[in-house]
Amino acid sequence: MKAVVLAVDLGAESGRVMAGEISDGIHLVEMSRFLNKPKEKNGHLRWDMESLWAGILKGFKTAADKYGDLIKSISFDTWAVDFALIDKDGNIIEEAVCYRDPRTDGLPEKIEQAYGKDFIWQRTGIRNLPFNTVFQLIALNEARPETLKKADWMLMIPDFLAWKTCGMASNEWTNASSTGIASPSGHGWDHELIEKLGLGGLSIFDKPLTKSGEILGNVSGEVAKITGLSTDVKVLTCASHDTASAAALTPEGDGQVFISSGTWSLMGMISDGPLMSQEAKKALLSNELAWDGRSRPLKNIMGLWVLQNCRRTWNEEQSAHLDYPEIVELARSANDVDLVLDVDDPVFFNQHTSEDPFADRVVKWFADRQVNLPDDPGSVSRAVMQGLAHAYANTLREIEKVSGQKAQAVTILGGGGRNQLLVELTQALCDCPVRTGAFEATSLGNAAIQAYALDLIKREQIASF
Ligand code: LFR
Repeated sequence: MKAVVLAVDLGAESGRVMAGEISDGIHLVEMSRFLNKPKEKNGHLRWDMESLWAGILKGFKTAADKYGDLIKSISFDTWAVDFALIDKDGNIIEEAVCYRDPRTDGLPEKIEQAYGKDFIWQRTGIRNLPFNTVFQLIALNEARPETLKKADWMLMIPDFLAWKTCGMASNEWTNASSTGIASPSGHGWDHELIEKLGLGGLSIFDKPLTKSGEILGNVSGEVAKITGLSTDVKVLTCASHDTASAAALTPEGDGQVFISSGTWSLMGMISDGPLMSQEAKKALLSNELAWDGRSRPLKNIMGLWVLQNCRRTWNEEQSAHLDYPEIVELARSANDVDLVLDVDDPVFFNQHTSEDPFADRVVKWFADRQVNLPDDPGSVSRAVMQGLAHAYANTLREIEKVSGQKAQAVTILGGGGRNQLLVELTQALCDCPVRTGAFEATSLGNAAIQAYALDLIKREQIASF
């Protein structure tokens, strides 16, 4: 083993610290894994940063005990769009609100009415999803403009965690590209757009963007003292948007389509430039940035979120103890269920609650269409997985049309690849090979970009893991 890099990788359901042991390749070893559960705080659903930070520190400590001076660097990747605000003196003046908080409800429609339907898309190449940073900022500006005026930095979650670890604030470019206020080329914030939206003059947009694979600083004395890590350990940017870290592993070449499959399913490709045609807009693509500055046009598909929340219904409301492999097996047995859920229907966006159980929503969705779906876990999961497979196949056809490239292969990156039934259902609907890539793709992409930045692996290796 030549060295170790630590990949901190947070998803909407759980977070982990993974040690990437670098030799000829990268071998990931789990240092800590912890739940991620947002909580109501100060009037909003917010990420529980204290508990996430505790899980991260635990992972650092385990790593320091196991690897000592072999550890060279740390980097952070998480979901996109959410942010915390800090002032000039380094005080946290706004804790991150979860993108499933309803504060932006109705805002995209309001902005589209005021400025035209394509206004944000034309400048940023980003589809108007209600939770995008731009709408969160508009909501905050309407509710508490003084907080935004006081802010010096808007730190996306990975930027925030890097700042907590090394004291250096930055805005990493793949995550900035998800906000709906940055240019699709990676050149920075779109000041004209920002002005027009009434967000002009804020210090948070004075800052340049930082590329993936840059050194921000060293582990602070305080973090070193708590964890036993050396202050020689560097804090780097990776592709801090988790989807971009996963997508870095997409095989090179024309027609290579990825699905980054976790809570969300993000389906897209890496292309030299953004896809900005009307057709791309109609296909609901968002042109985010790839780690190396190329484009990452993709579509947000609701993803395993639907299954995760159905599982909560069964386990929390009906006292079942179903794990994912069991759910997949039940769905496999329910092969007489020939129904296809529209997983992207907005009724499935909000999380499960005991007042509005998620699995019941699925059954009701069919009942509203005069179709009977039995409410057992196998039947419900089958309809959800068929819905996902159809969403993938339809999106594949749209991506082929918009990009003008025939798909050569679809690579499912991330935990969704473990769901063999979903892979088979998808394969049955796609006329190119569907294969699975790394199950821990977001962590692996994070570690690979660090290893490349430190000259420990070759660039071409990244897309071949
Ligand atoms: C996946 C992801 C998606 C983004 C969504 C919200 O984890 O990062 O790419 O659209 O979460 O941030």
